Amino acid sequence: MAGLKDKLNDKIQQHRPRIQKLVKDYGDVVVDKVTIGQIIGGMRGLKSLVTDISYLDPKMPFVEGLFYLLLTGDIPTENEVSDVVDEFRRRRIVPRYIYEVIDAFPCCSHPMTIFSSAILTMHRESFFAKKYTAGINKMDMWEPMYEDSLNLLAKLPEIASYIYAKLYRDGKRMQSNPNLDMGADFAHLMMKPAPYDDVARLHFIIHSDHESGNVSAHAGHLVGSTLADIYMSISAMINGLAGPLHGLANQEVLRWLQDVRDKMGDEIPTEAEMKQFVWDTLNAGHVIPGYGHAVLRKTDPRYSIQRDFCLKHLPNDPLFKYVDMLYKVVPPILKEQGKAKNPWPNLDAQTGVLQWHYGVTEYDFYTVLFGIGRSIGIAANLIWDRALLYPLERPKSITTDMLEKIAGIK
Ligand code: CMX
Repeated sequence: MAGLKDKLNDKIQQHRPRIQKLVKDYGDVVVDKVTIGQIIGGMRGLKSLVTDISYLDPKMPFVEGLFYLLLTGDIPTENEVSDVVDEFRRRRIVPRYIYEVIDAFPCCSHPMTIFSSAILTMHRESFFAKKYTAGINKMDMWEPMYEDSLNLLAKLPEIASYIYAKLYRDGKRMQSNPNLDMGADFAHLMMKPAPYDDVARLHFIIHSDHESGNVSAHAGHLVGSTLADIYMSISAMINGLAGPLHGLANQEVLRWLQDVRDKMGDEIPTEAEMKQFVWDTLNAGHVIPGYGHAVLRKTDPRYSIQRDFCLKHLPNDPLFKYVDMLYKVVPPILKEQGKAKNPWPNLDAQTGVLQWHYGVTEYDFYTVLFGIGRSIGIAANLIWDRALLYPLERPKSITTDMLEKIAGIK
């Protein structure tokens, strides 16, 4: 067993009794109350999921190191990071049929559709599915999930960059460089010079994990709870991410900014003009993409990290100036409008500026980048789901009649 897998095994053995004790001795303890507002309002903030994988150190430069941290909770040494980098490198080769699946897509297909389908198609590679059919003991299920996860994560940069090459570069593609870590290899595959390697690492790291209740994480967990393999779960997660109220918002931010830019004829708007654009959007019944959050009630720290990077590396970028102005203008307007519970920006408000600056201007592709990062966090969660034997997720639904009775209306 490799170093990371050994260490993970130790952690799993230590953790399992904690869950067993909670269920056996404290199973009836009330954690949260459920209100009618929460039931109708999409279970916002309801404490009903478990994850122990939610804190990360964004200073860790290699994505592979972050995966180690997410799985074990320990900051890896340089050698431990190198081991994981090697593990990923060994698993990079994408099956031939995946290129054929990508090539077969009709023109104008959204890259997220292609990405999700390519991942799903690799279901036939799943060790987990094969072991399940052969009758694996449930205590051992995390192991093939671990193998599948590494196999899939290692291939995502190649799959994504091939989709990019096919859609936006007339099929002109690069071969993966076996000497590079995941972030640097992705920059190489995208044919982007430094510091795009750092941009890629930063991007994958800050998009990887965000608790369990957001739509993509929850979709991945929900499908995984049926004992579906990693390919099915991550494909489902990608579909959740593809909606405009979630991951696609980073594409929507750029679409919105381009619209403003077209109207301004490339001039930087004054603050008064920008305020007017924001109000026009709200008055048309649309949301301001990149602002608001289902749970956070302050500026998203992942927004701030990207903003700091922009301030350091591209303070004079015209698009950054737009986004910077929006940061001043939007929160007071959303507060004045009084609807959004969180008037502050989320991470999607900054993503596009960085990508655009370094030449990835095809904003349809931005959610695919999000998807690579998010897969890392979801895979870590799914391995732990299997290790801790978390059950099938199956909440109970009730009718409006029942709610009215509970509310005392009927
Ligand atoms: N612009 C305008 N109105 C907004 C808004 C925004 N950015 N954010 C919230 N509102 C509105 C909601 O549409 C809702 O209006 P109605 O009462 O008319 O339905 C009201 O404010 C209350 O919503 P909320 O409780 O503050 O927010 P939700 O938890 O329902 O939704 C989110 C959260 C992120 C979907 C919402 O803020 C939004 O639509 N933001 C813009 C899209 C976006 O940036 N999504 C990405 C989020 C991060 C991610 O997942 O990637």
